[in-house]
Formats: sequence, structure tokens, C-alpha cells
Amino acid sequence: MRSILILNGPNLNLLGTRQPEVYGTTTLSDIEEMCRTYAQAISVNVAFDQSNHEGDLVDALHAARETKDGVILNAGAYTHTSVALHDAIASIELPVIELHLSNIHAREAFRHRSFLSPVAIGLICGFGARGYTLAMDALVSHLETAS
Ligand code: CA2
Repeated sequence: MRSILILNGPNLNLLGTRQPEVYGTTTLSDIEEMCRTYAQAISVNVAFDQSNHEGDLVDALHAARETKDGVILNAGAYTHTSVALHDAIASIELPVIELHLSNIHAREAFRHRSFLSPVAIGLICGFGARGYTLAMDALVSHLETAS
């Protein structure tokens, strides 16, 4: 069975508690439950994690190299700043899908630049929590095509 990591970055632990007009009312725990239920339906193993710390996200990507077939990454604001995450994705040689709840291109100009898109296999943004299951489908389909 395929194993995937869904990794979430800074402030996403606050989902559902602040700025519902931007990020909705679904909490990260709700999203985790949704992903676990969907993983059973499509027969994949899923690990779900969140950190507010850039280095911890780098470590999680390195660890995924040994145990996972691919990664879905919502790196939050580090998307727009982190050369370290860019380099980690480039180094692990696993397919990584960049994910955002909001449409980053319809928001402030500083969110239009992503350091991760050039090393991700693709980008899903603007579909809210549903983006997570869309990304799971996209990753599994990519893995099936690649094998
Ligand atoms: O749309 C996304 O998923 C983002 O990755 C979310 C990040 C933002 O910096 C990116 O540009 C786009 C922010 C996550 C912060 O989430 C909060 C949730 C509730 C209250 C405050 C922040």
C-alpha cells in the first residue's frame, strides 16, 4: 500500500479559530479526520503532521524520504520565504504537491511568489479543505502513472 505524508506549516494549527472569512471554519483536526477517512477509501497509508518551525518541517521531509512515497505540503507562510524548504524538497527525490487552502494568486502580492512551486510536481490552491483530498487523488494518480 502507498504511504503518503501530509505536512502542514506555521499557524495552520489555528485553522477554524481565527479569520474564518479567509480560511473557513474547518479545524486542522477536522481536515486530518477527513484525510484519514479518505485514505481508507482509496487504500493509502497517511501520516498527518504540523509544525510552526521551519527546521522541523525540513526534518519531516528528510524523514519522509525513507518511509513515504510522496508528500502533500501546505508550508503556510514559509512557502513565500523558505529556500531551506525548496532545497529539502529538491533533495528528497519524492513527489511533493504544494497545497494551499486559499488562492494565493488572488491575495497580497507577497503571496504570489512561491519558493516551492519550482520543485513541486504540482500546485493545488483555492479549494479550501477540499484541496487536501484533491491533492491525495493527484498524488496517488501520479504515483500510479510513475510506477
Ligand atoms: O492558503 C493557505 O493554505 C496558506 O498556506 C495559509 C498560510 C498563508 O501564509 C499562505 O500564504 C497560504 C497561513 C496559514 C495561517 O492560518 C491561519 C488560520 C487561522 C488564523 C490565522 C492564520
